[in-house]
Formats: sequence, structure tokens, C-alpha cells
Amino acid sequence: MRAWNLRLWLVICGIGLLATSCGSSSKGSSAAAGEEVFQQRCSACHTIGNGKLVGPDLAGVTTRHDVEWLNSWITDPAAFAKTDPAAGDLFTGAMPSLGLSPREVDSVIAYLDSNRDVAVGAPTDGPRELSAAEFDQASGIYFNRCAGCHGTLRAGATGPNIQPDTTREIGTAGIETILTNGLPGGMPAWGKSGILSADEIELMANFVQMDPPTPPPLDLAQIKDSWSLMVPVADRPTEPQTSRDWQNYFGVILRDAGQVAIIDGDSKEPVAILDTGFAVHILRSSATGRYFIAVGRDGRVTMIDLWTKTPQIVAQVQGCFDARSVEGSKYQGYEDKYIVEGCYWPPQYVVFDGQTLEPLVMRGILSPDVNGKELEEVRVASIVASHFDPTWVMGLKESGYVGIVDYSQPDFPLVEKIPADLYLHDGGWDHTGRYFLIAANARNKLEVIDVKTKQLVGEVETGDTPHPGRGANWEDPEYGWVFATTHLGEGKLTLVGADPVGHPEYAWKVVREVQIPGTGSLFLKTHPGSPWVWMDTPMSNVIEESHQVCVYSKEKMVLEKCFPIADHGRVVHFEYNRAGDEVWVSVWDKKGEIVIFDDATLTEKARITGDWLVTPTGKFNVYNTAHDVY
Ligand code: DHE
Repeated sequence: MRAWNLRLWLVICGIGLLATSCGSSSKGSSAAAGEEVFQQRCSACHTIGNGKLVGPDLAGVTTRHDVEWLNSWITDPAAFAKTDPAAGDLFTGAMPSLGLSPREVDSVIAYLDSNRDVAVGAPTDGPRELSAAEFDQASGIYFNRCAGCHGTLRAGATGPNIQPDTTREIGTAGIETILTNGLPGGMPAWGKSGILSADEIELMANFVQMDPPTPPPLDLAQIKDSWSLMVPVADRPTEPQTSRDWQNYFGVILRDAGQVAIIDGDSKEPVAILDTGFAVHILRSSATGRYFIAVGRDGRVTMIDLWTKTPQIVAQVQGCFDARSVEGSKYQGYEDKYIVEGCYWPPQYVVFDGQTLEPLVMRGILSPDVNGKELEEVRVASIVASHFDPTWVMGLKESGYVGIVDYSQPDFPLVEKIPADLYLHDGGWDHTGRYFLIAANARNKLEVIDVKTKQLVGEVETGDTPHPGRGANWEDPEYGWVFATTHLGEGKLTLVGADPVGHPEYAWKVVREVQIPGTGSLFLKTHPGSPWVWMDTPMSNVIEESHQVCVYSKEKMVLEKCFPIADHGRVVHFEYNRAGDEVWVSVWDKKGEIVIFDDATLTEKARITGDWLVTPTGKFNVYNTAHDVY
């Protein structure tokens, strides 16, 4: 037995429980256990003998590194890279700490060693030909599941570039592995979670190695053709026809049912379930709160009147083929006057009448990026409505500009383009409504825009892929006002100083970082009267973590606790009721639930269930959404 093998043997046999297999079998129980761990935790990025995936082929790795080295590397690659030069050379930031126990690490090494004689594999197998029907099917799946992160033309944004040059390097088998198991930085495990079948994964693995189809334009005439006004303004009530507190209604997205449920926040009863269309993404309230405006991934905008006895759809229109954001005009004198829709495709925004959704203007946003690089795709990401002047502020994702649209001017022009950083995604106001903080999430930063001076005033590195949603604002006992975000790529809540008047020394700097168990956080939420900040981790590939919520104490300045609230689905997104004493959380599943907590005691108060509650995701309280309470 060579020296290295002997050491490996000693390490593995030193673990009592595994000792029975030592010396008896070439692939004993520790290697068998290691195989299981490898399949679950490593095989998304590595093969043994089947070529490079995201990470290198690990065939023969135990002949290249000794057991102590591998142990340190697998346990915490980032920490090890700081102390070991070879590890430092190898570490690109992609290899995460997997949180394996020492026994699991040993078993993985034993498994790798049991494959020490396997030869490193050839990297790729090319794509097979797809029939026209298969190509169409794959285009549909790509649009539904992939385009949001990787872009319609696949140039990358929140997710990496996956154009054929890159995907062919990985090859069909490698892509299938990634699609099945996901990746630690937020790439969902489409196969393991049962969302894509094995056949669909095979189809997509081939499709993404081919050139993307060219998506068509959508002009104003076509947008006008899509407009339908179900209830003219003259036929609508002039005052609320319900005795319910409609300002405490919650609009709940039933994503895969293509519906929005309007739930009475007091009685918790569904008062209406409305067919809004394909994969609704978000709702926003008009400035008065009377109308909910829904936007679907297919670009359809739906206006819901909450003043009728039962809420009803009064108008619909399609301004884009692919969209994620919509907002109303909120400046004094312009309440409920206009609606803007931001498109993912085509690269444009569209302004509608705020009472009827009649299309008024469509304006293109394609431009070179902040570095002067020509682009073929620029998507409108987050949009907020200023309370200081008649403007909308929007993140122009690929170009890295924050655009300002002046809706007091006849043609709703983009009057400013403030250079920030690439891949702008989601964001919200600071507590004064003067500063807009938006994540350049692939750059691990929050960009801070002063909408009064129309300048970029801060750039803050917060962590791996910040995802603030609308963000959360509160007064920290030490640092004054802060704006916070969680992250998709690491388990961390980051507090950024947001008090340039009271605490200028901390403004737009990281002032606190709080570890939370689990990556894959999408949303956090608080309320001015609450002592807590609620956080989710729905995109964690560790099932238990996707079921939990975590709560941070503003006063104690520590993570109070994390606890599971379901044994199925993904627990996602928070919303407070109008009074700010209840928090609503979705269990995003075919058999969905909404769990309601008493915010003072953190105890469960009610659980809404029912066959109608299919895949609930975002929830929007009328009062809080109209007034930007977060
Ligand atoms: Fe969202 C907000 C884009 C996936 C639920 N999401 C946003 C915003 C953007 C965005 C740009 C900000 C809108 C604004 O403020 O005007 N979302 C995207 C994507 O590109 C992405 C990553 C991939 C995709 O294909 O769509 C994506 N989003 C999701 C989901 O998978 C979620 C969890 C469920 C779903 O709808 O499929 C989801 N996104 C939400 C919600 C908000 C949101 C609930 C609003 C948060 C808020 O509190 O305001």
C-alpha cells in the first residue's frame, strides 16, 4: 500500500462506524456512503470520468491531492484558498462550502479514491437534431423557466451566459446533470423538484446548445389590438360597494393556475378568484389602492376593480411578450392616471391609461451598456413610482442604467439614464422615498440612486447575488436608518446604512452582516411597527431550508430564530396586513397554503388552505402596496 493510500486507509478506518468495511472491500461502506453524498451534493458540478461540467472531472483526483488537502478543500474551499497556495490558484469562488459533516467528507474522499484508476472523460457530446415540434416545445419551456435569469437571447444576467459557445463546452450529459440537480448559486433543481421530466431535461439540454430563435417585435398597433375594456369607467361605481375593508384586501398570485385570489385580510375569506392569465408575476396597487394591476410573464396586464361588491376584472392588454414589472403613477395630481409596463421582451416600456388600460405610448430602450458595449437585449426590471415628482424609476437590466420616465410630458420620455452597473434586477425605496436601491445582482452589489439629484450616490458590495425584492427599511439602534437585503447565493442578511442626514458616516456602507442558515433567499419584509424582519430561503437546494422562515430582531440585532412552517413546497414571500400586526407567508406548492403569523408573538394565527390555493407566490396588501410600506 502506497503512503498516501495508507494515510487514507487510516483516516477512514479511524472512524469507528465505518471501520467494518476497511481492508475487506475495494468499495466498502464508506465509499458507498460517499457515492450517495457525491450524487446528491457534488454531481451537479463534477463527474468522475465523464468530463468537465461546471467543475473539473474528478477522476484520479486522489492521485493529485492527498487526503488532508482534499479534506480541507471540501470542508471550506474559500477558507482553505486563503492559506494554501494550490487551493488559492484553484479557487474561483464557484466551489461552495457544502456544509458536509466530517464523516461525509471522509466518505466522499473514500469514494473518489475508489475511482482513482478511472480516466478523465472527453468533455462533450454534441446536441442531437430536434424536430420542429420539439424545438417549439423547448422554446416554450425556455421562456417559462429559463429566460428570466439567462435572458431571451441567453446572454446571461442573474444567471450566466448560456449561448452555444458555453453550453457546447459542457455537453448534453453535463447540462442534464445541472438541470436535474441545480447549482448552489440559485439554479433550481428542475429535475429533482419534479418540475421538468427526464424527457424535458434531455430536450432542454440539446436545445440550449443550439442558436436561440429570434423573438418578434410587438408594436403599438398590435398592443392596441390586444386591448379589451370589459367595464367602461362610466359603468363603474363611484364609491366602494362593499362593507369589507377593501384596503386590507390581499391580492395573492396563484401562479400556475393563472389566477389572482383577492382575500379579505380581516375574515381571511377569498372574496374573488380571477382569471388573470399565464404565470402572473406581480401585482401593484394604483395610487389610491382602488385598482390592482397584475402583470403576467406573457406581458398581459390586468386591471382589477376592488370597489365593486365582488372584485372584478375591468380591462386587459398585452404590452410585451415577456414582462415582470408594472407600476402606477403616484405623484400628487396623477393618482390612478397612468400605468407603465416594463418588458423583458421586446426591449421597451409601454404606458397605458390608468383607468382603462388603453395603450398610449410604446418606447424602445435598446442601447449600448454603461461600458459602451452594443446590446441586442435590454430588459426592464424593477420599476418604482416616485412620490416627489411625476416620474417612474426603472432598472434597465443588461445596460446597467437606471432610467427615469417623466409621465407629465406628452410622450412619456425616458428623460434620464443614470449609469450604475450591469444586470439590474429588483429594488425599492429607502425610508424617505428619495433613494432607490436596486440590486446589480450578478455583480453582488446594491446601486443607490438619488432620484432628486438624479445621480448614482452609492455602490455597496453586499454578498453573493443580493435579492432584496422591495427591500426592508428600519432604524438600527447603532447605525440609524438601514436598508437590508438577503442573498440568493449565500445565507446572509446584509444591512446597509441609509441615513445620509443622521448618520452620514455609515451612508451606503455595509453596517451589519447576519448569517442565516440556507442559501436561496428571495425576499425579506418588515413593517414600521414591527420588531422583526422576516426572511425566506425558498431556492435552497436543501429541502428542509426551503421550508423555513427566519426572523431577525431589530432591537437585539441578532437572528432570533429560524423554523419550518411546512413539510412540502417552498416557503416564499411575506406581506403584512394593513395594521402591521400580522405576517402572511406562502407555501408555494400545488397544494398551497398561506400561513398567517401574529407578528408580536411569532406564533401561527391562521392557515388558509383549499383546492383553489394553487401555487401561491407573491401577496400584496392593498394599503401597503399603494403606500410603499416596507
Ligand atoms: Fe420575480 C419581483 C424578475 C422569478 C416572485 N421579480 C420581481 C421583480 C423583477 C423580477 C424584475 C421586481 C419587479 C418590480 O419591482 O417592479 N423574477 C424575476 C425574474 O427575472 C426571475 C428571476 C426569473 C423568471 O423567470 O421570472 C423571477 N419571481 C420569480 C419567481 O420564481 C417567483 C418567486 C415566483 C414567480 O412569480 O414565478 C417570483 N418576483 C416575485 C415577487 C415579486 C417579484 C413576489 C415582488 C416582490 C415584492 O414584494 O414586491
